[in-house]
Amino acid sequence: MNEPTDKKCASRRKFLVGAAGLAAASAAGGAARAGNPNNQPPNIADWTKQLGDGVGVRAYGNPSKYEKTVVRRTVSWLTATPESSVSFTPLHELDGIITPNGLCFERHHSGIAEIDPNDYRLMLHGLVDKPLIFTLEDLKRLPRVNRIHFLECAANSGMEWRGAQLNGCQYTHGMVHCVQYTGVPLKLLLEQAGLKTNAKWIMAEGGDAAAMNRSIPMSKALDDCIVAYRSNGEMLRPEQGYPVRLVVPGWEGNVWIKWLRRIKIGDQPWYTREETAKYTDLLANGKARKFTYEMDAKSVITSPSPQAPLKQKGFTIISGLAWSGRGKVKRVDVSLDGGRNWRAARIDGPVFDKACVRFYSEFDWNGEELLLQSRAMDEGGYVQPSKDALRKIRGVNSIYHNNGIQTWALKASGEVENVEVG
Ligand SMILES: Nc1nc2c(c(=O)[nH]1)N[C@H]1C(S)=C(S)[C@@H](COP(=O)(O)O)O[C@H]1N2
Ligand SMILES: [Mo]
Repeated sequence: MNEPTDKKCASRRKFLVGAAGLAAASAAGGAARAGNPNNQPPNIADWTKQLGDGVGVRAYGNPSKYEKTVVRRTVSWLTATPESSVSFTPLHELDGIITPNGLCFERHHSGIAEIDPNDYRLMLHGLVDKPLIFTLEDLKRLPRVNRIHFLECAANSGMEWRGAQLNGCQYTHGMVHCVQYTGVPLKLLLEQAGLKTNAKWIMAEGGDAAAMNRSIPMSKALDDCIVAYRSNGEMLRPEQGYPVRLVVPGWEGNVWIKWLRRIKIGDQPWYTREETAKYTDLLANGKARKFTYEMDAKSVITSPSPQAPLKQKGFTIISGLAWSGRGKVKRVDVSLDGGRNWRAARIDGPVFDKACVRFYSEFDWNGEELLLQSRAMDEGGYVQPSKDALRKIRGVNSIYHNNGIQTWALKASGEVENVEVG
């Protein structure tokens, strides 16, 4: 993936000679990949000499064939079966804040349910005046909202609790995605059913083979939850819960029930498997934190990173993502020396509530070894902690809610490694 520096200099010299100084502005970019000179100025490229595919050949568009390495990836030893497993978002290949639908990480407990939208039903029952069943068409006839939110699995970075382990932000941080959802505010459906005075909790359940279910307090259900059917404009992908999933902004991914089949209203939590045996955080003293719904502020430098090494010295762009489950990201700092000195990064693009933000920090890299870090701050004043600070409070038993500061060691060769600093 990464070329040694001396080889690169040689090919750069060759390029400059070949191009005879014609393309000075693109010299740096061209140096890394010389390509085929026959397709480059002043020659006429192959693709200019013939007609391309006509319209309609690509009825549903795909990325360029040259981008085929930009894919979700799995870690084979992580889980026993592919049905109960996870694939990771290639964060190092993306920019901006929106995750393309086909690259959103997947976490299923019993595989992807393939639901026929004609048979889709959402059932609302329990402590309500009038139990209701909605078809997909019913939901689409109700007033809808569009909201951009991140979803992060509570187990994201979970393998890193005891030390640096996986070499790539795709694996250390790739259980996060951020898309625009379209759907009906859950509040509206609950109001239609009519809540009894003792209605304090809801239980959301999926129609997949896991029938995954979670308890959510009524205050959150009435606040900003969405019964969503679209992602980035198109209908949800099967992987993401087609045709309907629950969106629970800022809260751990596990409660965002996919293939949403029913919502039961009750007066207390259900203590389901996913909130007792799983998704509770075992502390050093043997006690467990429960209902740790909110995802604290977190960030990661996506480039440079182990899968996106630096190819040359000079002007260098650090790029990364930050998010907070407690509101808007207010600021992101970047360090080049393992957290001794910090500088404010530049946030570019929209900043939404409980959504990813994109940050950049530009500098001149002279080839020296660096320890790259980023830390997010949210509008509530919360500052992303170091991993050591987090371990002091929470121990190392849990795999959940690891939002500690990530360190990437940048080598003189441009390669990047996942490390920890004391
Ligand atoms: N019905 C159902 N909903 C589910 C799951 C599941 O296995 N079944 N997995 C949950 C978990 S643990 C996470 S992190 C998110 C992942 O959402 P994604 O696959 O869209 O990334 O969905 C949640 N909703
Ligand atoms: Mo999860």
